Amino acid sequence: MKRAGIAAAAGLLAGFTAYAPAAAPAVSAAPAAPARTAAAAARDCAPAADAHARVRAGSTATERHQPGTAKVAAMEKDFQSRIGRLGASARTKAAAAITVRVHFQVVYGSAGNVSDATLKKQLDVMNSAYASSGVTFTLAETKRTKNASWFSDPEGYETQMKNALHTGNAQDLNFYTADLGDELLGWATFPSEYRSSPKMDGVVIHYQSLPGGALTNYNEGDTGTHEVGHWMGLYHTFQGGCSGQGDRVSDTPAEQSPAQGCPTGRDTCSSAGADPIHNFMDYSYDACMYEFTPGQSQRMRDQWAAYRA
Ligand SMILES: [Ca+2]
Ligand SMILES: [Ca+2]
Ligand SMILES: [Zn+2]
Repeated sequence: MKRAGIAAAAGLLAGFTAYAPAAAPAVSAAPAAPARTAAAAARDCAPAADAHARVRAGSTATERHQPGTAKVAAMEKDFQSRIGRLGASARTKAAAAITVRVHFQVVYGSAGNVSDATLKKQLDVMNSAYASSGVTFTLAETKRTKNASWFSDPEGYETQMKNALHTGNAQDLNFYTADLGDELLGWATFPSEYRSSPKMDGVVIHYQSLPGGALTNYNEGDTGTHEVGHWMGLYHTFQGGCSGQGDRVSDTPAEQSPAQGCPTGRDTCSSAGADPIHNFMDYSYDACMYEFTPGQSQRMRDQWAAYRA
């Protein structure tokens, strides 16, 4: 269990490994644990993980670059300090319209050389999802790299791969596609990490999660939408669980743990509002997630002004 091992080694997801199935669902298998069962189990486990990768239902996977509570607190302190220093006019100007240059980094081996048509669909999905937030994605380039090791183990080779391929500056989205295995759908870096680790900036996405891919329930391109949300500075809607400041966005109701499937009416925190299961920053099925809130849009623009403008 390579990924469970990663989680244990990092001291993360203790609650998750306690309830998750011992065996990972195969890509070609039927959907993983029934959503209601998984959700019920999640309510019983420790506070939600702080992962900023997206995983499949029932997965034990976790990912790199996770912000724990202490790291989130430090990130928010820096963010508020930067926003405060920017001043109103600079902040307004910087956030007036955001155009993101997309560099598709197609890493492939014996499979995974996804078509230009599929990448275009992925771009369209993101432009649709972010339209109400005032964010536009334009295609800068598509770079195709044949490397069987990077393709089949992008976690293990992340640093090597990104050091070799990363292109552009803070406003360039490096969108890597590779085979992330049977559990993990994608992961991302945050805007605040750009300054110290510019080469690592970007998102890594399971190539089978692109529109029309083989990952049932996760093949409409919303893993890309979700991971880019992190890249724009958003946390999960379940960040921090029911207590504290959660995802630092006031119009997303607090949520104890990730939603899986599409559990309509799910309400895991006593604070006002049902769980935001339709939000792109939850873990619901692609067909279930379709919105960013005005508060998230504002946070993305503020994060852009603070770290990417
Ligand atoms: Ca919230
Ligand atoms: Ca509630
Ligand atoms: Zn995530």
